[in-house]
Amino acid sequence: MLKCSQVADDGPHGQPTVVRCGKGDATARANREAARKNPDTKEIIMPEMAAGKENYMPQYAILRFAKMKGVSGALESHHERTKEKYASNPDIDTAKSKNNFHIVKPATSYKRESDGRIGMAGCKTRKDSVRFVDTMITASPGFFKGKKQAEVKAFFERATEFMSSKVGKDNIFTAVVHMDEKTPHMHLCFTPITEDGRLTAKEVIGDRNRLTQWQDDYFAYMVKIR
Ligand SMILES: [Mn+2]
Repeated sequence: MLKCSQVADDGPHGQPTVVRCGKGDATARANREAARKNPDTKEIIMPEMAAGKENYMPQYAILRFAKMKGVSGALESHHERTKEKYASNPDIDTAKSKNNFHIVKPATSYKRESDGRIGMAGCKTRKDSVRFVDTMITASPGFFKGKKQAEVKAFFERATEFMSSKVGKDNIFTAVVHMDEKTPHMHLCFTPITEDGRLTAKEVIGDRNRLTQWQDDYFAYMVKIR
């Protein structure tokens, strides 16, 4: 059924590689072990696996954060596809860009979106404050194989719900799903403002240990829609 391969799919933006293979194979076991140790990945238990089938396809839910101290034009231009051509990124198939969609559409520029929220909340800021967090959400390529657009949408809507529950719905100013790169993925940006109006990515995202907790919570939330 599934062939084991050491050649892994490179996901969007250098996400950890995920290898699809049969269950009993040594390489498969080694790869799954490596994936388990990588805090950026979690396995999604699929019905095939639960049924004890030999050659199930391991799947991973992937969530990554990048703390941003200012708005980069390149980041916004990538996320929102504001350029006509993306010569620097050969992974973008512009013929498919029409399939990209927003779950949260920014009303204005990222800078205005984040500055506006920080100003409204009356947050104290420093020169080196993290002003927004860029989140990349996806799953291993196999997870999306054969899924209809509506199912892909449901997956990312649920991921957005998860992020809302963790960081506050009003802090999220964009959530855009890219269907024109190798694997469907979502870029979601939010201001790390606490309920009592403090701008602190350190508290909202936390340290390395908290990242593991984030992964566990995300996995637990997402697995319910399988
Ligand atoms: Mn992208």
